Amino acid sequence: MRTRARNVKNTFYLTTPIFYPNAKLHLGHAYTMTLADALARYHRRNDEKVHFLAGSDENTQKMVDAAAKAGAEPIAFLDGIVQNFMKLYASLDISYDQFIRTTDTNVHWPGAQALWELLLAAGDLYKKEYEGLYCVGHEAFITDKDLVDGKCPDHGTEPEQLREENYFFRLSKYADALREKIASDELRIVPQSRKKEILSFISGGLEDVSFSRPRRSSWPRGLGIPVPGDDSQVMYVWCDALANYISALGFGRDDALYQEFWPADVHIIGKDILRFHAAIWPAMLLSAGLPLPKTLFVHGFITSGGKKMSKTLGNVIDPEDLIDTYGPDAVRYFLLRHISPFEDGDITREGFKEAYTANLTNGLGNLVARVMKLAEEHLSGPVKLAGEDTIVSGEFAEKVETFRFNEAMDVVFEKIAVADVFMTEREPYKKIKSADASEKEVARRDIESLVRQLASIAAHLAPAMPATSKAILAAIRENRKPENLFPRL
Ligand code: ME8
Repeated sequence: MRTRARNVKNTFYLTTPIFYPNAKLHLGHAYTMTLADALARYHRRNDEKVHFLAGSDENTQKMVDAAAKAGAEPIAFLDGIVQNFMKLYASLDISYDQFIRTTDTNVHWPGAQALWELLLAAGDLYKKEYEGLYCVGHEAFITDKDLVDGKCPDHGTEPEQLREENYFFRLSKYADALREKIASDELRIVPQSRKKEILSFISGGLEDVSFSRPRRSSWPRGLGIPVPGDDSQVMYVWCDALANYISALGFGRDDALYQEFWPADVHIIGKDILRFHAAIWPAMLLSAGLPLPKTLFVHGFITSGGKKMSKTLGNVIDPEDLIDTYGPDAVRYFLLRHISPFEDGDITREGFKEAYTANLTNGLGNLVARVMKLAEEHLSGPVKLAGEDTIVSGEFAEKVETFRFNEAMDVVFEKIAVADVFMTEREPYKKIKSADASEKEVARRDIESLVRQLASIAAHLAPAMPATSKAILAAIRENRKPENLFPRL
């Protein structure tokens, strides 16, 4: 695939949030991964060397609690859940290149520790007493906001006021530098509304953040990264989780991939983790003297029936159920076209089915079936495609590169509508039966043109709906009507 002329850089590093494996992934997580996958596939087809990172965020108290609840040993418990992540990604056709786990002592820990050492050498880590409300059940500090009637809602106990020593990171020192980098788009935040949000947050001043915790006795040795030079402490989430983006590339270990791919071209994140990624993470990189990521793409949240999905409301939609019923491409289609990438978006089972039937069964699927049936019956052999048949348009490329996936999908579905009109107006299915040789020839050419239009549609669909794109191109190559792409359900 080629796109309009531009300076094609030959590497593209794309990351996704490392999700907590304390529970099953839901449709929100599937959404992040689908956006990332479409982007990764687009850039691969653009002849860029793509590194697409996925992972799991494992060194947390939540994990210890979830394992205890399941009556399992933490690391074995995590192994099982990570398998489920990978199963979901396989069934959704997520083409990640690497999966990083923060309990990986060989891959992740050296990177996080090397980063820690740089922050320490910069004079940006210091020890301070931390005082707060401590829940013994959680073995962690909780805040006033977490309490219900003065008690921890999970354990039903009153928290204790406790002091402990933590390392702190001098985030406050970087407020001005961060504001400047973000305002000037050296660190680009998309969409603008999120850029404004973070700039106003930073303008309010930044406080230093706690960067470590004393090692709890209940934590197994494989969980929690030891602070270099201080075995009594483990890293708290910031240096632990955020470091994954460079540790995965071998930072602090064997950094050939780091040299090749860092800085990241895009960190994809949900709006809930904007502050970590737009304030703490770049401040850490500035402190360490490392380049900043180029772009943060911040997507909104998926709701169902206008509400946050919740078990009590009964509106939770399991991505695996949808994939089982409709297939991966239908799910990818819905997420990419019917959810705005920048705002919150809504999904209901009814809305999904309606979009599936109207646009995939009656729209795309029907067009492919009609055109390829005509081609199979009336063309002497497969249409020989030229390079330009599968070039994506500049308009489409621009929309994908600026993360407007829904609009990019509209471009493709506009092409489908154009082909439908072409079919209706020119009636090749009638004319091909004509006794008049020249009319028959016109019809034959129209069928050929329709096949080329399908090839272009398939090329445009490749990042979003890879299996469908492949099936259409295979049908064209073999000049046969494909299996029903989107059965009526
Ligand atoms: O925050 N709609 O992990 P997490 C859309 N481990 N996306 C949603 C969503 C929804 N309703 N709910 C969640 C963490 N997400 C940390 C990240 S990164 C160094 C550490 C997606 O398992 C969205 O991408 O809570 C969000 O940012 C992420 O899941 C949070 O996943």
